[in-house]
Amino acid sequence: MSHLKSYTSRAAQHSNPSARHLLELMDRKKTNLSASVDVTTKAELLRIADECGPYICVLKTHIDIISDFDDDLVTQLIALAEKHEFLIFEDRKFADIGNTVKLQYSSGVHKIASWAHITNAHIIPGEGIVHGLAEVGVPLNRALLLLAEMSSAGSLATGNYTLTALDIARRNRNFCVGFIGQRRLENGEEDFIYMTPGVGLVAKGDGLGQQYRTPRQVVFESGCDVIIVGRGIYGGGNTAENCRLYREAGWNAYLERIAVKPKPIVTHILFDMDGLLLDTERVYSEVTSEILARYGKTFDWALKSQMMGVKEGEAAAKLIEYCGLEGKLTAEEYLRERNAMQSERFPFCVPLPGVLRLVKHLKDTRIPICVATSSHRHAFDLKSSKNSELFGYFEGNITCGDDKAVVKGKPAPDIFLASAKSIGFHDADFQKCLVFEDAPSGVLAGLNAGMQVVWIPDPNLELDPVLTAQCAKVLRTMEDFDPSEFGLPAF
Ligand code: 6AU
Repeated sequence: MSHLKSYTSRAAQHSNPSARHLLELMDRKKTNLSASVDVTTKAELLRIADECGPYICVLKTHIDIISDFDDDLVTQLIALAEKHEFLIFEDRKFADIGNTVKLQYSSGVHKIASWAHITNAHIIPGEGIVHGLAEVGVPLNRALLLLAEMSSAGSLATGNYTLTALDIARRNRNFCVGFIGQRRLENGEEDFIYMTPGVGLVAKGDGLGQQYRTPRQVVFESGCDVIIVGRGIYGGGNTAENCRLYREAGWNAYLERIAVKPKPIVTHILFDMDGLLLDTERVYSEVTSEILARYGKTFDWALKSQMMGVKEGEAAAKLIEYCGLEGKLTAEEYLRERNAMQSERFPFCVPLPGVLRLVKHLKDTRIPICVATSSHRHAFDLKSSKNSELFGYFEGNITCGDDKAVVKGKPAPDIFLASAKSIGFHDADFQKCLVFEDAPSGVLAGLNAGMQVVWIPDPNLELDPVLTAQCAKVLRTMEDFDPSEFGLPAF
């Protein structure tokens, strides 16, 4: 994953000269700090830029708030950028049609393209804005950041809007080098630079909608590259000392991040259904307990854990043998009665905690997902009948135990191999598939398929330590799953 590498080693990924220069100078100067200097006079801007200079990789300006702007300010800013070796980022947030932004970028009083190494743009007008700016910026080796997300409360730049920014940047890589955003959007080896405002060591907000997170949250947890700090630097106390503190915090978070051992990146996700997505295991337990009670037997956890996630014929045979019911009840009779009772109760099963949030998030971020259930298709239909929101997210990607491709039931790997294939997984490295399971036999099936497994066992289940050790994670509920730990887009 690109963000687990050093800035220098990422530089080669970029064809854009400003992006390469930035990544190299960050490691050389040991800083991922950008000072955002929102002051209104030329003198103040130059003084703060000179004080911050030794500590920063990028100086961010809002040139249109300077009341005494003149060409000499530009000359002096360029001289400071050379003296301290930082890049200049004019935070212009272009937002008009291609032809207009082209003129706003190149002309007028400020002639931004002539001195700012980096600028940024909203994508609200569509891709034409990037093409317009590129006509001016590319010949000058300039770089563009797209506003994918904003730090302010109630921002509308979320969901599909944010993902569209990623798509536009992908199509304009020579100029769009990254984003203004709150978290890394892509995973894998693809490399964009993320600059993140809304950073504060102490303050949480400013009363006008700004929201602050710490440098560690931004760089280590959310995988962003440059922290943009404004009032935290120049808003009180000693400017140079504030810079030193922010630089240290941002840099330590980066060092912590690149020390992380990369895990195989997950690209496809497979979900068991019973007891994992839905609370169906409750129904199984109730019904089988009621049947066994007639024979003076109890349905204990030792038996239940052997039956969970196994094809139903095999599970029934296990039950008859375990309870010594041969001659009293056949597997077929048990199944007939059980299935009738279950059919009445299944439609009332509900998604388990954290399930809807994760499945929706994966759907929204376009990660291929599939249900891989040992249940037969008719049972799946019953269980899903009143859960259209949850199963709608899967868009028909459902592999059932009676599908042709599933020859052997769990713990054989068949169902996970078939289900991965059905959603376009053709890689040789099955570690890129992540299986969610609650049943030991399902966990084993996932491991047998060579996949990573997250085990969310029923709290009553006694955990086999060997199986536990082979799982990527053992969680209490799906609420505890953090997608970013598997290289997936963070919540
Ligand atoms: O640290 P502050 O709150 O004093 O300053 C944050 C700076 C301001 C904003 O205009 C800018 O970052 N900003 C941006 C940028 C850089 O595009 C986007 C955003 O979402 N939030 C934000 O504060 O100069």
